[in-house]
Amino acid sequence: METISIKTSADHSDSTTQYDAIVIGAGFAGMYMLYRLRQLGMSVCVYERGNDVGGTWYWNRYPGCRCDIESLCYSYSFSPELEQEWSWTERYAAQPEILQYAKHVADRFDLRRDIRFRTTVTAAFFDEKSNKWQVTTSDGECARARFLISAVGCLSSGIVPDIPGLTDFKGAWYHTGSWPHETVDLSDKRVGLIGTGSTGIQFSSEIAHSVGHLTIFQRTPNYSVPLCNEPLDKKDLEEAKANYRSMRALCRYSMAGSPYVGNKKKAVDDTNDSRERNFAAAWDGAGFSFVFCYSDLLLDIDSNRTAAEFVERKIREAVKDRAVADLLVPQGYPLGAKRLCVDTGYYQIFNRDNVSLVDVRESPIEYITPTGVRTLHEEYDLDVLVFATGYDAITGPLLRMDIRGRNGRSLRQKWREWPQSYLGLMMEGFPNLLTITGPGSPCVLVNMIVSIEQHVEWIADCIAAMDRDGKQTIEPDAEAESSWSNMVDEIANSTLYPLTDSWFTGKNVNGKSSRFTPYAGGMGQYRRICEEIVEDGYRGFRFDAGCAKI
Ligand code: NA7
Repeated sequence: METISIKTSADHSDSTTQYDAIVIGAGFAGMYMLYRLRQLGMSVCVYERGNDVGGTWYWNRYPGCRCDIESLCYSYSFSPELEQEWSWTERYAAQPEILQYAKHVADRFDLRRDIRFRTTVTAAFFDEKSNKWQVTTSDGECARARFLISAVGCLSSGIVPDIPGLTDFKGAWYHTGSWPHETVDLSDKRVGLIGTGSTGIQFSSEIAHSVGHLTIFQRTPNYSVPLCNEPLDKKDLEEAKANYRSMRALCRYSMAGSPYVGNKKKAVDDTNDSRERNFAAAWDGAGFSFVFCYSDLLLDIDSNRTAAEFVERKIREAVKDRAVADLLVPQGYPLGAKRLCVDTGYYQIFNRDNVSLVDVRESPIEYITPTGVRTLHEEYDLDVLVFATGYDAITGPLLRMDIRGRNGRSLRQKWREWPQSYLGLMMEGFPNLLTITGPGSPCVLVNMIVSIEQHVEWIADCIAAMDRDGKQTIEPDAEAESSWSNMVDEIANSTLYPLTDSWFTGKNVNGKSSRFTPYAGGMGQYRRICEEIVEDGYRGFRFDAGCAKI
């Protein structure tokens, strides 16, 4: 048996370029993965569909796009120097600033020289003879590597609903997830918006003041709480920079990857007055962490109802027109079961004369005409139509590629019923394919950067251990994969998340198998499990010293 030696630069010895690792995607996950693989002395190629780094923050350029996790913890922790030199300007950074940060990281660590931009990976298959992945790209190129690492992101496969007539629409139309790079002038335009999730809420709050008229087509009202954004001044930054290490340590072992220490108390056990005060304080400053202001809001339907009723009162206080407020109050599902939205003045825009709300559950969109949208009861003339209609989340970006493991079996086939994985990191039958923030990991339920860093570090340590021990491949056991997937399911079923359709369950995509996909046990617990598995000799994985002939 021969084990392959690690090369420090790409090998072009046959017509197919050989690397030690291929990474797909140059967002925050792909950039950090590249950085860590280089530290191991590996030759790496990162393929990126976009023209630059940034991933989500490269594509989502729509007005109002902003992160609802605090900037100071929605940032890399791996470089204390980077932490000290970068100064965030707002508590919650807007998209341009986050993209600037991503570009700064790429420059500072000289990442771009190993990234192939404007290149989409279309297919990848595992060649069992050589124990290599062969990757095909949109420009017809092939490359091979020992490791294939997906950093494609969880929310990068946008959905435009199949509404008849869209191709005949004479105005401009956009999906928020692939917003144009040039400025889109919406001033004085009649804008139609379909979708009222986090994106639609951010977009409409931002543009309502400057457009001619905004018509919001709402199918399901969402729960939204105030973001409470504010500038970060010199003192805030000095304090944050002095305390980065302790803050990061808190994030790593917390429930949601944030330093916010949630209330241990249960809402049902509190008195009405105390609960009201607690909700009011969270409303006035917690942002997304509103959902953690009691320990049981996502676990106990009665507790959840107390929070939902509080938000309902806030909506009714904010919106003057009773009938509009009725439409905006979510009904029939728990607060937070669809991801909680966070806004800046959303409910208030409905008091404006130039904003109207159309209930498309009561009067569904029938088709798009050359000049607007036709619902069951009415026609709306529009100059611009914006789809904030979400994503084929978590598995969608992986399944856009034709990925084939042992015996030519495709990932699509494997995941037809259920996207099973071990730790959200690897799939049985797909050796040396690693998925950063894959299905079955905490991914979208926690601060994505904390989640990404944990996965990248786990993967880098695993590869280093394999090289130390002369192992060529790693693959999870079927049993480990299935018991992990069952546990993900059980944990989800102990929460309120599965009580509604959402992109968490895949029910927002026609024909997609419906399962609650992320691991809901929290970031800290997940990290501990990953650590224990390593301490236990990578329990549930099997390694092969394999043949490594090219
Ligand atoms: P979401 O949260 O999936 O929201 C999509 C919205 O689009 C939601 O309100 C949907 O209503 C609506 N939608 C989808 N298809 C249609 C059709 N055909 N007609 C009317 N309305 C429709 O996506 P976002 O981009 O807002 O947010 C995704 C995540 O990104 C967010 O949670 C953050 O983590 C960042 P529905 O609820 O299905 O009735």
